[in-house]
Amino acid sequence: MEDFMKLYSMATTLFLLIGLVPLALAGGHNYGQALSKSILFFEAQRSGYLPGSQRVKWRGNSGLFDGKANGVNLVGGYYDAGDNVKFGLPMAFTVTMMSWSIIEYGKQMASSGELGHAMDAIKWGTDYLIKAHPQPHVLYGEVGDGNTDHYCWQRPEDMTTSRNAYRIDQNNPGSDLAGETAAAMAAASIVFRRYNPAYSRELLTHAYQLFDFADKYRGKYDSSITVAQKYYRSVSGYADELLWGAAWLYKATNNQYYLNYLARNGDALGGTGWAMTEFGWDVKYAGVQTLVAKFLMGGKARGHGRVFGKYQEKAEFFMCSCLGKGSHNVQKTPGGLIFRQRWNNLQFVTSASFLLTVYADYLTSARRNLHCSSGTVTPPKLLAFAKSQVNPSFVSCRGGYATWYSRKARDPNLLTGAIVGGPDAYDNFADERGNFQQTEPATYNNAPLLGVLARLHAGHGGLIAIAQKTSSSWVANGKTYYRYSVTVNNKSNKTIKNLNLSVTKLYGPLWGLTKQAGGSYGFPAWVSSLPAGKSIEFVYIHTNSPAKVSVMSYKLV
Ligand SMILES: *[C@@H]1O[C@H](CO)[C@@H](O)[C@H](O)[C@H]1NC(C)=O
Ligand SMILES: *[C@@H]1O[C@H](CO)[C@@H](O)[C@H](O)[C@H]1NC(C)=O
Ligand SMILES: CC(=O)N[C@H]1CO[C@H](CO)[C@@H](O)[C@@H]1O
Repeated sequence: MEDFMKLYSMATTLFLLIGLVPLALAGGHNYGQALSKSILFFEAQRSGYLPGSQRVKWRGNSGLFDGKANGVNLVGGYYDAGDNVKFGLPMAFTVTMMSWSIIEYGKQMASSGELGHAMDAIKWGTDYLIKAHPQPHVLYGEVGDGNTDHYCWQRPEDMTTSRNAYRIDQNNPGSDLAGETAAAMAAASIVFRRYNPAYSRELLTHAYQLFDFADKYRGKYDSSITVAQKYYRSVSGYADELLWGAAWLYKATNNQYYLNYLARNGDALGGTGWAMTEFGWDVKYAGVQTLVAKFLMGGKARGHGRVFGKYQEKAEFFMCSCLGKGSHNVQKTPGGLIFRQRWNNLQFVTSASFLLTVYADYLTSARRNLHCSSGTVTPPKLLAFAKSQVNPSFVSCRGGYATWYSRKARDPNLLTGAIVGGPDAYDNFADERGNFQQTEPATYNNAPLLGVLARLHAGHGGLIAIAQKTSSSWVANGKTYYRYSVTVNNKSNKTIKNLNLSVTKLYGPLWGLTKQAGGSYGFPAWVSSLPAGKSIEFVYIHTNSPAKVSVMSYKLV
């Protein structure tokens, strides 16, 4: 990314948008609002044909011919940060981290009414990744290129720059890109397993093929897609992504092959050897080690306890060093923020906070503490540290036009919920468009934070309570039928509107809700809103155990 910076200081018309204002949070931190806004940010980064449900209205359709020159349809996906290039490696990492956030804290997101939005954000990424993977051993890893893109300072809707697409294949491999995309597809398949089983299976098929491609045809993707070198060079190589892909495939499938892969290749690919203090779109070791530690603590090591213990030691090295209790600790700003680099430091803060948060919960489940060289840390202490990282850093951003870049005037388009690069080593932060090292946002800054915010918000309790009970049962034709009655109670202070419920594993008729396009359920025709403290009831009949009812979204008015 250094060359990127040089390029910028030389050019006169530069890219970015961004000005920003700290989000004033009177009286404590509103994690629920922060969660909503960090998900909303992804809508502003959308490329392609926008759906009617698009909430960020100033963003229009863009990149509608992406891939056409190469004979493929690559419309969709995300602009990863401030420019109009679609970079595959950070996009896939973003999808993986959003998925991990839902896998761990989906329940908390549901109780905030944000699960649906978070799933839509993942699907916007995976729909694109599916298009980018048209054959088992072909994966498109970039659309557009930084040099021509950065020469202009345009909105994507007005883009006139090259939209050439770049790919990896058997002769031009890219194990890091394919491994990360396999991880993204596998992680997302877990998210959609219950709500959209066919889509989940499709994602898994891509994940299997991509992992196979990554493993059999080894190479660094930026040697094949050389235009990515200046922007997203895979400095750590592909060994970490191979382990990361295997870990996610194991988590998604319980297939012993991937567990054995992690055990067999732990030493050769560095999973047991690398002690890291950084986790991000390039270097995934700490993420792999955290996942493997979870397999081990969850009793899923299946005979690989010894080697998985080595992974876990390295995961704990990461945690201890973030906490300042290890043998080699990360740098902090005077205010206590993890500091790694001048350019876009917050990406490392959000991703580390995520690992610390999930690890605190893994330790709690295993009834364990974290043992660091300078003392023992309990899971609540770990979580408190993660919280300390999130509290000072949440900011909201505004976007702008070419001619606005050097103006002091306000930006016309609010990029609500974006997490910018963040302050320097001394907590200084200059809120200027030209200072893109500190003010540029990125999708991979936000993605890990979804989980952390959902986890922190959960402490405040859900606003919608769902209770199911069997109200009667009878036998007909040798089968036992059950009538289930479900109450949905508004526990908030406000009125609930636009309730969107998902009911899965339902094998019979349902009364008292309206089925909506896309298969979800809303209020029945005779209810338009649910006032504070009130309940509605619906019923269904089938022969099985209760259906799964979850809240996808709602509005409080
Ligand atoms: C309900 O939520 C799902 C998941 O976000 C979404 O796909 C669907 O469009 C929503 N339905 C309505 C009517 O808003
Ligand atoms: C309900 O409102 C009161 C004050 O109006 C506030 O103190 C309280 O925190 C609110 N509770 C919830 C769950 O929003
Ligand atoms: C059954 C139930 O949880 N009822 C709650 C509904 O919400 C109000 C507050 O608005 C509570 O007082 C009730 O206990």
